[in-house]
Amino acid sequence: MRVLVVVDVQNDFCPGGALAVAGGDELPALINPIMGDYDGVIFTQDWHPPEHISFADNQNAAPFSVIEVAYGSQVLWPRHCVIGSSGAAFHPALDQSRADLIIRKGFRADIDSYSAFFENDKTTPTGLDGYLRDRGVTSLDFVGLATDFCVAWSAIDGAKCGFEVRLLLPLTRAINLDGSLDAALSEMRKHGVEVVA
Ligand code: VGL
Ligand code: ZN
Repeated sequence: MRVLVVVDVQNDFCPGGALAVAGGDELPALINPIMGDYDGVIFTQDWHPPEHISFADNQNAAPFSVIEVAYGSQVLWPRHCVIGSSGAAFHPALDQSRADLIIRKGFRADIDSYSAFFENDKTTPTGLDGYLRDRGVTSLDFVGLATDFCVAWSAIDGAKCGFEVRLLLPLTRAINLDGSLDAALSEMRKHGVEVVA
């Protein structure tokens, strides 16, 4: 059982959005045609309350600076993917009809969640591991945004949870903050994620 996990293909991560990733808007046309090749398709959706810990303006700090919080370091981001906003909606060209499950993450004010499996404290589960196990899923292919944050953290946690994991690199786009793309690629490989170029 092989499932496609489409990470955070949302307006705020596409050009014109609050935390735009270059080329993010190219992904729907690349991802839609492969959805039918899988036994299931799962979307993730970054979904933050207005008072979220990761928003730079809530911390009176500059976007892309790093602070220490209860669970470790946290990059501060421009306000993005606020619950119910148009920025949090999926890119309109993404075919939502094939999504079996939409997993929302980052909905607790005091903790960020890059990974689709565990929040940034690395212990609070989202429930995705159990869902996949119950469905008998063994393999996961990851695509979406951003390669070096939510896609990488999700892929690594998927591997840690025991799934056979691939990253379809051409179907992702990266933020690339201070070499974060190279770091994420080597971290994924270290954890047994197959990076398909
Ligand atoms: C993401 C930063 C903040 C992502 C989400 O989807 O990669 N990055 N929130
Ligand atoms: Zn976020």
